[in-house]
Amino acid sequence: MIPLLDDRIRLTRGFFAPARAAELLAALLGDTPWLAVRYENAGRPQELPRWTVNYGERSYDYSGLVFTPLPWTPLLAGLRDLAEAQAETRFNALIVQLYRDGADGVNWHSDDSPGVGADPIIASLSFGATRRFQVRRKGEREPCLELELHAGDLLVMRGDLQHTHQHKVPREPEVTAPRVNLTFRTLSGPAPQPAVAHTSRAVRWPADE
Ligand SMILES: O=C(O)CCC(=O)C(=O)O
Repeated sequence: MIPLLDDRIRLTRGFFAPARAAELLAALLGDTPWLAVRYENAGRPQELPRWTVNYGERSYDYSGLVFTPLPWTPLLAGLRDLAEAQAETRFNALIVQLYRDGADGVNWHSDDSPGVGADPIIASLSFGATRRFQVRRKGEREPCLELELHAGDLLVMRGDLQHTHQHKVPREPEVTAPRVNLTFRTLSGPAPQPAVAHTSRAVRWPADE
């Protein structure tokens, strides 16, 4: 395990061996009932630049978009148990995201919506294509940390990271293969109220459009 940013990030390379990581990628790609999320931003239709599905016991909200979770599958509950043992906490929510290729990404943000609590522990598992993961201090432009996340890696964000820093998976046009990321969280408090309406379209991988 590699501690980074004063132990606000703990990176475990090869948490899953390459063969197991490849099996998990195939299962997650094929078996996940993916959603392409459409919403309006300042009256203009937008689509999230990745596919996403929520699982677990709690609704999650992301920038005002509220997602209803599906029940744990045996595979995902097994991965949750492994992530819990490594992160030394219990998780009740999971976001599964598919970056179809390097045109997909997630912009600078902190995982600081009220439901995650004061100093959330978030465990992130990566499968498929290697992608860059950047971290910057809030209020600054440039990243203070840049990593490559490989298939099978486990990254745990902890402590006050979500208060002090933002993170991002930048677009990388040269990447042609898909990447699946799982983030396990512990949500509590009242159910979030949707602030942004969305229409989500059920989609299957491989995409046929
Ligand atoms: O895909 C990743 O590695 C990061 C996902 C992320 O930023 C998030 O779920 O908040």
